[in-house]
Order: sequence, then C-alpha cells, then structure tokens
Amino acid sequence: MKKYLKNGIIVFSIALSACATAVIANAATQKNGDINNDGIVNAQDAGNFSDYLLGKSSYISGDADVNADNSLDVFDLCAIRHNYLKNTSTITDYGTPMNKNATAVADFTAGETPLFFASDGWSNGSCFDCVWRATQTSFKDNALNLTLDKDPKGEYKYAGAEYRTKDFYGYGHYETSMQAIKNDGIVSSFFTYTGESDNNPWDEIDIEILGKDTTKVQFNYYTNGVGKHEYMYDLGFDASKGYHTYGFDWKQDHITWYVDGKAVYTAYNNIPSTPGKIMMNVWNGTGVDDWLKPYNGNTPLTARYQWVTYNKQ
Ligand SMILES: [Ca+2]
Ligand SMILES: [Ca+2]
Repeated sequence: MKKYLKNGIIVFSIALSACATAVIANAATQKNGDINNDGIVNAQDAGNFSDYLLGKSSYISGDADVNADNSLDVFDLCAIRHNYLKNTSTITDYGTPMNKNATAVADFTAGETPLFFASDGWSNGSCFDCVWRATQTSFKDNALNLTLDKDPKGEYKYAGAEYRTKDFYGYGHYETSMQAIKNDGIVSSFFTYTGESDNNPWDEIDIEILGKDTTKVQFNYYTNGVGKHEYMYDLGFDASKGYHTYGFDWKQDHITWYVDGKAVYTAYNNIPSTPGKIMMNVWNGTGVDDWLKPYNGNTPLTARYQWVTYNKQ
C-alpha cells in the first residue's frame, strides 16, 4: 500500500492501462462495486475507493473486492469505473406508484418543483452537526439528491441538505419515494414541521431512517413540543438498497404510518393539529451517539427522493 501513498499519479496511470483486463473475474463471485452501500454504482464509489487506495481515507465497505481476487487494488477501481460507465447498476424501485392525482404533487424525476425550496445558510444546532447548504441538493439519477459532505464554505465541519415546502399542509395523506443513507451517525428523513419560527406551536410528524441500521424506520411526533412517541418498525428490507414508499395518514384523532402502501403502525394519543411544512433532510448527529451511533466522517453520503405527494382528505 505504501507505493500508493507515495504517488497517486502512478496508481491511476496503472489503473487506466489495467482497465482493459480488470473485468476478468468469476462472474458468480464478482461484486458490483457499490462501495458506499447506496444501491447504485457511480463516480462516488470510484472516489471513495481512490481515497482508500491513496490513504486519504481508511473507510472501505460493501462490495470493494469487485473482481473477487481477495485483494483491494487498482483492478477493483477499474472494475468500478467499468460498471458505472456501463450503467450496470441502477436503483430499484420497490415502492408503490406516485399518486398523480394527489392535492400536491412534487415529481422530482422531472427535476425541480415550485412547491419546495432548499434550506440554506443556517444550522439547527443542538444534535445537528452540520449547516444546511442549498449546494447539497441536486437533481441526478432521476431524483432529488440530498448530500451530506464537508462544508464547501469551510464555516462548519459538515454541510447537510434539507428541502421544505413553501406552503403549510394539514390533515391528509403524505407520501414519498426515498432511498436512505446507510452510515453510522446519519439520519435520512421525511416529515411535517411547524414551530416557533412560523409563530406556531411545535407540531411535527416524523419518518426517520437511522443510518446505523437501515433495516428499520423510526416513527415519531410532537404536539406543542411534547414528543417521546418514538416507535421503531422493522422493515424487513434494507432501505439503503433501493426506493421504497414511506408515508403517513394524519387525521384529527390518529396518525397511521405506511411502508410500501401497507399500514404498519398507528398512534392515538395527543395528536398534533397545526398545519406544517413538508420536509426532508440528511444530517449527522453530535452528542446523540446512544441514538445514532458515532459518525465516522465518511463523505459524501446521499439520500434520494423520487417524489413527494400530499392528498387532502
Ligand atoms: Ca454507491
Ligand atoms: Ca480485487
């Protein structure tokens, strides 16, 4: 490994010349090169693997030994490039179809929507260890991408991404198609929120996938600032490996959460009543290791959203 540390340029020269012969492994044992475990093979995986080879990062996970020869080297980097240039891996949609006839429809597969805007230039503080930057939202791979990375402005350690509606929405059915981030210390979310900044009581309904275990989803809600309604639901799949539909039905006397169109949990006590903004965000925690596990600094990390719908009922 030391030679790689000494001269990255040589590494990549070797890599380019070796690419023609890299994809020669046993097809049965070959991995696709999804280094960051987000269900797609793209330039981010090549970047993560390059950083590992050059000693810039000790982080390596997932399907790193792409050619299955029990060695992590430039041949694997070549195979990753080969896979994403050939577009051999796409994100699978396991969810329900978007309700095109809903009261409000934000179809991110078609790009930006006037219903939402990106939070920009402030931090929530508290357990949020990042600033919100509009630069961390983008439209790639037919989806809204929310990406946590090092702060491009250098003012904070990390920059997270948050999308929110301009308008407020009340009782009704909320849904999104989301692929979450798998990484300790990270939250990928979909929720409604209003609070002091809107001159309202703090009312919130949450769907949060904790990157420490993406086979579960946490539901929660706040009514006039009173929370402690956390419920962890076992998904039976890995939310980082594809799109699934997550939603909730907000009524006066109960909230029912849905996964892929199936009702999975209902809460009845002290239900919130104040219309809020529909929001999604990705962030890294601080001081909440018991909840999220410690964040290891791995970047970039991207959650993807195909669409959001709200149907008044
Ligand atoms: Ca990947
Ligand atoms: Ca290998």
